Amino acid sequence: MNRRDFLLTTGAAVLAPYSMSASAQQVLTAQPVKAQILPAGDPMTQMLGFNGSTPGPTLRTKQGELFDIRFDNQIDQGSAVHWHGLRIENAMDGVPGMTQPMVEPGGAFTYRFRAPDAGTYWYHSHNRSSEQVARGLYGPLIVEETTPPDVDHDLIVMIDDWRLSEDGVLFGDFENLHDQAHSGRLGNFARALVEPETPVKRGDRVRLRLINVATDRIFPVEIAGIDGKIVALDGMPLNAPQDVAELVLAPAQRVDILADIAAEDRISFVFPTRGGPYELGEIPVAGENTTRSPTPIPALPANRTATPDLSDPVRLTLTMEGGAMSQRMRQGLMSEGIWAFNGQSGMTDTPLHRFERGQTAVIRMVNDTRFPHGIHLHGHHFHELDPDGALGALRDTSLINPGQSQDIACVFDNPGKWLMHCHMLGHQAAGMKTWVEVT
Ligand SMILES: [Cu+2]
Repeated sequence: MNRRDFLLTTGAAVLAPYSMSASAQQVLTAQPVKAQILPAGDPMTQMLGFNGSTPGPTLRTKQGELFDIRFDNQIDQGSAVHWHGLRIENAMDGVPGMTQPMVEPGGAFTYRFRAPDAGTYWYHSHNRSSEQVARGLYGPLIVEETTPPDVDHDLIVMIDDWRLSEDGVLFGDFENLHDQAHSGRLGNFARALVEPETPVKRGDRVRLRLINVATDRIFPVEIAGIDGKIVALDGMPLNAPQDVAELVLAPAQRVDILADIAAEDRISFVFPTRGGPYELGEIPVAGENTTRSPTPIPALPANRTATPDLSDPVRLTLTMEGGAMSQRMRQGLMSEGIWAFNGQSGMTDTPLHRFERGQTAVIRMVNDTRFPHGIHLHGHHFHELDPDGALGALRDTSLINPGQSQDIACVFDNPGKWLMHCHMLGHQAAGMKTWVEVT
């Protein structure tokens, strides 16, 4: 393997984010930062970040409590902050031109909301996001349960990739058409950033909050050294904990794991690639916890969500089209946008559908392309439906592989205008987006 294609990480990598607790108003400032993306000793990278670091600070709030944060834009482009996965009021969703005005350079915007759902979320720029997220404008957002599960450590594991030169310079060309028509902008260097950076003991019980913050890359992840279960997907608790097997995170997806530390020296996060296993990062294990007696992994308390009424739902189809090797490209429709939903590339004046508040819809998402897509709906969670039509897990982002389709059931109960787009941000930039309205 080429060292620069597959640089190995030697420790749990941290870019020094810090925590802020939610009580009085906080400030989140987007600004240029220098970050140690490559291993320590290699050159630093000029990035964008929040409050001096990328990823930005870990934001924590308690379920149902007022979250009050002023976003200051100190970069040289317009921006706004989207609180990914939070079912909050439309005006706080952070989509410039749709839910709020653009926050121009030097400008500010105050976000105030109560997060209804406990779980693992994240925040990121939602303007020119294929560029601004790639340049570092994102961070974790944790909504704490009223009664959190009993763990010794609560650890956030952000998985990202970057496209860097030998000397640590982030490549530009964020609108590269070849990338957009294929799998998006894939980095040549990837890491799992663990926050906080702290050793754990064998026998500790930990909560791992995995977040794929990459703009375009799907990460399969193998975790060695733990004995645990998946307890939540995209922030939403599973009815029953599931075995940790074949973890795959599309961009923006999250997985919560409760686990007991089985390893004596380290927990490792490995990205299996065609070129071999690629080490994303690790958490050192030192010493032994002898006081904790083994108990089964509990389910997390459910968040309050409406149950879809499947007796007579609105039925829609959303067909993904376009990209390299597609009919759409052969027909020369690239100038109208590389990617499309139902033949339409980019935003339209009228929504894909207008829902009456509380209506259940079953949407068949059909991937008629040669590439996987991770489709994200703003302001709502939806159930993925099993092949037999039963309600599966709640998600806010669903991964659909080429040639596959996935039915989702959603209760559209949050009023407003909501984006629905591919979270491969290069695909979104090249037209794979639409919107719905709930009135
Ligand atoms: Cu896509």
